[in-house]
This record gives sequence, structure tokens and C-alpha cells, in this order.
Amino acid sequence: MMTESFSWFPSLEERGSATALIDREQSISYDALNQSVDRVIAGLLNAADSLDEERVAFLYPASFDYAALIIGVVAAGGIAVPLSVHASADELSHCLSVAGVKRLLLPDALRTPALDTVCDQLGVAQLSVEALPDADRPSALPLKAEQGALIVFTSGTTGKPKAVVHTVESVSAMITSLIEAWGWLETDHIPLFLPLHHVHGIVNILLCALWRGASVDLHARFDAERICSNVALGRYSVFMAVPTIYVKLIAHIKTLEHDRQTQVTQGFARMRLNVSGSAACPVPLFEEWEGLTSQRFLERYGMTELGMALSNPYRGDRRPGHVGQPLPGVKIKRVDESGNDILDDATPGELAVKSQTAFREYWGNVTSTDRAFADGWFLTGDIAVIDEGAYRILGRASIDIIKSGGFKLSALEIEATLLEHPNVSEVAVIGVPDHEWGELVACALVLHEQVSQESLIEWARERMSAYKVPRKWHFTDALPRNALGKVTKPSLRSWF
Ligand code: MCA
Ligand code: AMP
Repeated sequence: MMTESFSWFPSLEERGSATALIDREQSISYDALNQSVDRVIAGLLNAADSLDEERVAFLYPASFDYAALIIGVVAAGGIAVPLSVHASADELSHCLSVAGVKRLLLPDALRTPALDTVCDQLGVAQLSVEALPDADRPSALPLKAEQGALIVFTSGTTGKPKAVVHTVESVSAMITSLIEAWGWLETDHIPLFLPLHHVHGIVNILLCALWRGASVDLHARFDAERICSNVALGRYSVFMAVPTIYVKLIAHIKTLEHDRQTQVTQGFARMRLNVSGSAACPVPLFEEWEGLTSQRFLERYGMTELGMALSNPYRGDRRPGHVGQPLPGVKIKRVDESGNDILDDATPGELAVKSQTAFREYWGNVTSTDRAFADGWFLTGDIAVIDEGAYRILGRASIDIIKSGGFKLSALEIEATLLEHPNVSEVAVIGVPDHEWGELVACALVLHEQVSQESLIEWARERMSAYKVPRKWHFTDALPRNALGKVTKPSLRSWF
């Protein structure tokens, strides 16, 4: 049921010549971004009134075109489906088919024979932004609050990644609540080096900054030297990253000679905000960063299905090892394994959330959508306690979810792919703790015919994103199983 119309994005045009995006030597004003957005809207609609929730996928690196697409597709009534530029053809095929995509926008340079085959099989047309037809942009673009706006893929405890549908309302709520809570300013300048197929990079950085009229410095990938050079020049006022990136930055800063080190750490010290999230920030990392830069991380907790749910205060005490309190408009409770509310703060319980920022559904997957909620509360799978008024995440309910470098991975998905190898007869994947990556993907295998670890890695790299490929391998004659024949995964940890 659709309700009254809803507006999406403040006027970009009104911000005029202010800088919206910087891509190395080039920058683009809000006015120019507005024109690009209008071209995308007009070209996609090509005289139609609305895209009516057409899932428009795109495979663009961090670029002016990416920004125009993510704002334009939604404004035209479509659902933006940003895909990973590092995904394998198999992974892209899954995303395109689950979301029922018919048009994929990508630069010519990213077309590959494998992707051509996938698109031919699925009936997906490939075209670049420049190839969109020249058409007039309709004057009115009415949107509804419940209308789909964004699909982001997330791993779960069953099968392959699911397509999380956010609405115009939930994306807008994610953006406006963070602008308010973290005090975004139009004078802010933030670097964006996180992948643009996840909420952290898309919403917390790109869309929050553009909604508020701030400037975003685009980086195709994280490059510690390049980031530190800009930080030393005092370019940025806000910095957001996953813990792995802060570990890498500390390692890089330590390689610099003394004066350079001081310039970089002072560059961080002068910023108004350093945020850590997407994975737990270990207390020693929090303390080391504070020692180096005087910045106390604002650690927050979020999820693809929810946007941000808990946050340490922007003004107030930020406690290491804690993720703060519910953001405005977010209701949180904790439940036990039978779904009963836990009232005692010190008793661990699964976080259950109700929020305006919550997703609408998993596209085309009613069963998973229904299972994800209990009485309207979204069940996160994360276990937490409340410690003197601040939430502390203890871990996850399922051993089959791994967080590595800030990416959420499904052990079952990685196992299913490895089992396709003709020499593999049994496999079990787990995450093992790691100082740099949070967790590393580790796998134990039973082979029915000898094959080298190197050739397995090469084989896996063709089929999955690099961050999913196991980093630790253990070959065995049999996997440990319980009386029911289920692999006893916790016992595998001793092998790694
Ligand atoms: C890459 N490598 C890894 C991993 N990833 N090794 C072990 N574990 C991994 N997870 C290896 C590569 O294979 C390569 O090795 C070498 O590291 C460098 O690869 P590269 O891709 O260049 O790595 P990087 O650029 O250093 O990547 C690290 C990264 C990246 C920048 C931290 O992992 C990243 O962007 N993470 C952020 C993910 C994110 O945004 N998550 C948000 C989702 P070799 O040379 O041998 O091949 S969560 C979310 O959105 C919710 C809502 C939230 O709360 O925020
Ligand atoms: P994703 O589905 O990729 O959005 O990842 C969401 C998951 O990341 C959550 O369910 C948590 O397990 C984890 N996560 C995000 N932020 C934090 C944090 N600050 N501390 C601990 N875990 C976090």
C-alpha cells in the first residue's frame, strides 16, 4: 500500500558552485553533479513517468558517474543496485538474477567476456552512462515513502547473499539521523575509499556528505600513503573507516620518518571526528589510535538491514569496547533463544531492533524476510550486554557468519563454492581471530584426490571475491562430527 508522496534528496542545484566530489585532479560542483543526475534520470526514463521499482544495477568505481547514478536511479523511481567492481562473474550473475535486473550500467573498460556471457544468459542489457539516450527530464518525479530505493547484498547463515531492499524512507532516515547525530557540516571534507556496494561507504559517507552539501574525496581503493599525504595537508575534517584500515594506517604511520609522522598524526588530531565501525574495534586499537592522534574513536554498530542502530555520542563520553546507545528513532531490546525479552543488563541476549531505517524485505525471498522478524522486531544475530548504560557486543549467535576486513561473509557460501572443486569431498569454513583483519577465513578440507593449496587458491580466486578466499588451509582425512553427523566447527579452531 503506497501513501503520500515523499521527497528524495535536497536540491543539489541550490548548492551551486560548492565542491561536491573530488577525483584526483578533477572536481565537480553541486551544480554540475545536479546536471549529471538530471541526465541519468532523463536517460533512464526515456519519456516514461517512473521506473516503477525497476532494479537498475551499476558497476562503477568511486566516480562522478557512480554518484549521479545512485541519486538519479532513486529519483527516477528505480531501485539502485550498486555492485562490487571486484566481484567474480559468478557473484555478479547471482546478484543480477536475484534482483531481476534488466539494465546494467558500467564503463566500457569493465566489460569482460565472462560478464557478457552472464548478461546474455540473463537477458541483461549492458550500457554506459554516456550511452543513455538523450531525453527530457520530466518536471515532476513523485516518489512514495515505501517505494524501493536501494538493494545491497548481504551474507546470511543460509545459502548465497540476499538482496536487502531499502526504501526511499529508510534510506532518507539513515542519512538524516546520522547527519543530526554526528553533526555533519556543509564545510566537512571526507575521504571515501571504502567499497561502494555496502552501506558504510554508500550511506554513511557518500550520501550523508552529499545530502549535507559537504565535499567527498573519491579514492578507487584504500592506499595508506595517499590518504596519509592528504591528511598531513589538513584536507579532511571527518574520517570513517573499518578497524582493519586503522590497523593498516598505524602500521604505515610507524614506517614514516619522525617529522612526517607528526604531520600525519596532527592532521588526524585536527579533524572533528574519527568513526570506527562495521566490525568490533578492539580496545588496544582504540587506545593506540588515541595515543597517536588524540582522537577518541566514535564507535558505532550497524547492519546492512538496519543502517546504523547504536552509536557512542558525538558529544559525550565514548567508551572503548562499547557501541553506545540507540540512535534517535531506534528501539532496541535483547531476547533469549526462545525469543523472551531479557531485562537484566548483564545477561547476554540477541539484539532485536525496530527502526525507521530498517529494510523492507529481501527481494523475492518472503521466507527469509518472515524469518528475519519476530513480532516486527528484526533479529540481528548479534549478542550483547548493557554495561553501565552502554551496549557491548559480545559476538554473533552463528559461527557461520565471519567478519573479515569489515566484510560480512557466509561460511556456508564459501563452503558451497569450494565443494564444486572436483577434488574436494568435504569442507568446513570458520573465522579465526586476527589482529589485522578481525577474523581470517580458515578452511579444513578432505580431498578425494591430491591437489595443491596453490592451485585451490587460484581456482577459488576465479570464483569468489579476494576477501572470501580462505587464508588458512588445513588438509585432513576426516572432519570432526557429532552424533548427528554435523561438523563440530568450534573444535576446528585448534587446527589453525
Ligand atoms: C584482502 N586481502 C585479505 C582480505 N582482504 N587478506 C585476508 N583477509 C581479508 N579479508 C588481501 C588481498 O587478497 C591482497 O593480498 C591484499 O590483502 C591486499 O588486497 P586489497 O584488496 O588491496 O586489500 P586492501 O585494499 O588492503 O583491503 C583492505 C580493506 C578492505 C581496505 C580493509 O578489506 C575494505 O575495503 N574493507 C571494508 C569493507 C566494508 O566497507 N564493509 C562495510 C560492510 P594478495 O596481494 O596476496 O592478493 S558493513 C556495513 O556496511 C554495515 C552497515 C556497517 O556497520 O558499516
Ligand atoms: P553487514 O551485514 O555487512 O552490514 O554487517 C553487520 C554486522 O557487522 C553486524 O551484524 C555486526 O556483527 C557487525 N558490526 C558492525 N559494527 C560493529 C561494531 N561496532 N562492533 C561489533 N560488530 C559490528
